[in-house]
Amino acid sequence: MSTQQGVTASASEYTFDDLAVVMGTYNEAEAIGAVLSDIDDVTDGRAEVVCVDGSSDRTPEIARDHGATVIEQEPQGYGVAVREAILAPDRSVVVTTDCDDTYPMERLPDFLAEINDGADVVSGDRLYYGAEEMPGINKLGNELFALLASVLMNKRVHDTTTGMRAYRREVVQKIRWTENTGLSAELLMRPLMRGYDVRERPIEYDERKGETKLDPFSGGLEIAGSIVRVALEERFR
Ligand SMILES: Nc1nc2c(ncn2[C@@H]2O[C@H](COP(=O)(O)OP(=O)(O)OP(=O)(O)O)[C@@H](O)[C@H]2O)c(=O)[nH]1
Ligand SMILES: [Mg+2]
Repeated sequence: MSTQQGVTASASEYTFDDLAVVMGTYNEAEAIGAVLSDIDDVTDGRAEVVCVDGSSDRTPEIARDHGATVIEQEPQGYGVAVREAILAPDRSVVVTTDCDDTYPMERLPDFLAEINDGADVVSGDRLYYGAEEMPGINKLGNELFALLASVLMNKRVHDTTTGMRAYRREVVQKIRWTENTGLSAELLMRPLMRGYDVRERPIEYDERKGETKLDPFSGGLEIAGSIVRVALEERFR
């Protein structure tokens, strides 16, 4: 637990010094500068930033210029990159985001506050405010994924594939997780089905900068498969 300038944080309170913001980055030169500047501004430069990078463009240089830790990795999909990113930092609270300037980094203090309030996982729900900027096919898919997961878990969830989520580190260390494109759904469902304090919170969602890295059809099928597999594994664990 850390101490802020002149103010001793109470024993159970995490600060930005306990926070890591992590992401997979794959040819995001158009967006990464804005994303990392936002994180720096909001956290006063105190959050550790980790980018697991498979780019062939200037993304990793821009990341290093912003003081981020860059881990190079051959592109193998979203989940392979984000797994390495989540497990890399030695900080008590880990927040994931996409590197496409879609997620509201100004909400980092709220996510940290929820963890300090006792949450184990805080998940940004993009659909609550309507997700106007999300392509229609993605929105429909995300609504169906949430329905499918809700039915299989017998617990209502609203956005299983969100990229913005905060985790207590011990939660992601204790649970065995296996999915690639479906990693986000998996890391909502497994903690929820094991009784952890998982909270969805509404977030705004912006238009993507740069090109998408996900094929909505093959990616969507993979995610649906992950949801079914994870739900069955957890139910019969
Ligand atoms: N290192 C690495 N990063 C990846 C890979 N695939 C995706 N990413 C990153 O993971 C994040 C999520 O990918 P997106 O393309 O935004 O996928 P999405 O959010 O489902 O789709 P959009 O609607 O286009 O935002 C982005 O920051 C990507 O750069 C990969 O194979 N390797
Ligand atoms: Mg994205």
